[in-house]
Amino acid sequence: MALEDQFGAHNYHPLPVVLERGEGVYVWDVEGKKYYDFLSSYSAVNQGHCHPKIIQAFIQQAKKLTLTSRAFYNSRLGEYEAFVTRYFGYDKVLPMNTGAEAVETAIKLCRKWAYEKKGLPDNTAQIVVCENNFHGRTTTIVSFSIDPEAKDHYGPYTPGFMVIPYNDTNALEKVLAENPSIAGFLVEPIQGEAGVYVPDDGYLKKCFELCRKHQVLFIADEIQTGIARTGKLLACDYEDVHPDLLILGKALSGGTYPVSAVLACNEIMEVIRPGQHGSTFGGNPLASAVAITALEVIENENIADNAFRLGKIFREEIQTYCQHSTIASFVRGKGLLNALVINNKGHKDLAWDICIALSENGLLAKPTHTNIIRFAPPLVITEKQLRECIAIIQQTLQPFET
Ligand code: IF1
Repeated sequence: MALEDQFGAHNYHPLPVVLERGEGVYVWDVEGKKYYDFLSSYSAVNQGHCHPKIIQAFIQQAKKLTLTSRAFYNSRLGEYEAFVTRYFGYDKVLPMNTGAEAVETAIKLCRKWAYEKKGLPDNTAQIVVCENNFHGRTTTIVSFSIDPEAKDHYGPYTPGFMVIPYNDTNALEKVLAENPSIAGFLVEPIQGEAGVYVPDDGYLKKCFELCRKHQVLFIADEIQTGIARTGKLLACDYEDVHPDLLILGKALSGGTYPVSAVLACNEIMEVIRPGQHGSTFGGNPLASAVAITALEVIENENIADNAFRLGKIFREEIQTYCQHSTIASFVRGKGLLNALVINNKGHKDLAWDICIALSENGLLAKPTHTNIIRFAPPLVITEKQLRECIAIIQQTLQPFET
């Protein structure tokens, strides 16, 4: 901790635990203390820490070939592309590394499609985004953030984005009706950073239909919600919405390696031609091998069903606790992406203090926005383990009650 403090940029404020080992739902600190991980590296380790099958695929491929660049073909990329497109039901995939890069890729695809297919005049395309969005940290992405922490003093900002309220189909209808230059609508099916904000049933479906009507691409950022986290393979699956552009990252590698992707139909993907976009590492053989296995694990171990079932139990039990609590207001979420909203009662560090107490009691979670605690365990958690965690949470909250 002292070394990070002295030699690392101070762009994070971590909980004071130093982790050195992980297995499934557990992590251990350097002193050997064991914890339940209820952050899952921001939903990147849905398959559990160091999943043996994913690690095996990783090691096998790492010993053979890791990186070729896209100047040459590699023996794993084609196989991965065939696999991932079939898995999610798209014609084509564009492989990248981090989530932010995949969002940037989707923005580029959307704009180029708008000029070359929809016929908008060059440099006029607008992309509609939502208030309280979180899509990453690049200069273009923070340009359409409304969080001063993420955005301030990083200007001049990239133009071409219009911000509307989240969970408001009337606002989308209005902006689409008034602006013929809109190319796309970029949305998180559940807003993660905003505090696991779940929109009303039917919101995504209605937005998708409005986009269709106005020939606007529906772009889903499922980097955090995707790959079984919310109890279905994709959060959009709850409303049978098939996004025009699907953005994935995080758990696409099971947390072993940065792997992200944008999926689309041929009509859209063909606007990017050789030399017009790329990445040194995107689509490398190691990433390809790892991603195939990470997705196989999701399917073979029925991970989405587990998240769906256990998420219900979690919310029911925590909500019951909230009913007679003075500090725990309510729980919201879908599948195993949940948040507990705390009643701060003027104590601005309460959520942080609760997280410190949780860690002492063997459960790691991170507060967001001073009054929200995110609960997102690896999706391989069993019902017995989950019930043990619910007990830890209830016992930890008890002494904070007044
Ligand atoms: C940080 C939050 C989670 C994302 C969505 C794109 C990205 C993310 C919906 C970018 C990344 C992260 C990154 C991490 C904190 C974190 C986060 F608290 F900010 F909101 F997960 F809850 N779209 N989310 O959630 O992906 O480039 O990082 O691979 O930036 O501190 P990335």
